[in-house]
Amino acid sequence: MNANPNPNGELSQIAINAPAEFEVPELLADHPQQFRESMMRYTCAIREVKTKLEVLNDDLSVRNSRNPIEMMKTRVKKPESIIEKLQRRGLPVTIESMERNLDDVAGVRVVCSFIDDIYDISRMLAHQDDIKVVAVKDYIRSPKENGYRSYHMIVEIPVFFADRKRDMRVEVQIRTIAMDFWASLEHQLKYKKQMSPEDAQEMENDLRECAETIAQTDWRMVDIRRKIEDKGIL
Ligand code: 0O2
Repeated sequence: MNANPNPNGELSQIAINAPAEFEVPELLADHPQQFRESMMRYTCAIREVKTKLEVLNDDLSVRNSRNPIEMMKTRVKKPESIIEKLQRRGLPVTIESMERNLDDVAGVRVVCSFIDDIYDISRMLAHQDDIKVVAVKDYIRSPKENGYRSYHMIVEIPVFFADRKRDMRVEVQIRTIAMDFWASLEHQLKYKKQMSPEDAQEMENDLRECAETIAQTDWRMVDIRRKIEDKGIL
């Protein structure tokens, strides 16, 4: 068997990035190495899910001549957010507790062009036989009280490490460009709370109205795209 796949007779090279350094929070500092290993595992799980989504995007782009995924953002939850969430839920602040109880330490945010792309992508991901869907929150069909819309899935994926296979949980948030725009601004404005209760209420109402307008616009954009597709232009 030819062990060298490169026709020029050279070994092909793959650049491998050094693993990221993870800051160990004081409250979880009893086992710094265990914390870093745990964060490394979440980072690897993110990479696996991201690759699956990139493959779906590539396949659908070739079939339909357009990208359903506009962009993706990934993150490992910040140590202070991990601690805050464990404390808020009255859970022990330990690495075991984090791994057992928190499903969103690893997160992938997928920003789609059109609202129907969200359901196509989520269905295709859910149907892959190495993916287990642990939970779904459809904040598009049932928006939050403040107007927040997005499709959230907790998925479990097997990741093969040096000594064992682990089933890792990753939160996947899928939303349109418009929903992402709304969520980013709402997140920023939420922290500018030095305003009177009346002004705060007015801001909440305005944001809810904007979310409604955005939702209507998202569906109108789908109508426009479908009309163009029917005419065979796209
Ligand atoms: P991070 O680490 O900053 O991303 P929780 O509310 O967290 O106790 P749960 O079930 O984890 O409970 O929450 P859920 O409803 O699944 O939503 C979690 C994530 O969705 C949030 O992450 C946000 O990224 C996003 N999200 C949910 N609601 C809103 C909202 O009203 N506005 C905006 N802008 N984003 C929202 P975290 O928790 O902020 O963590």
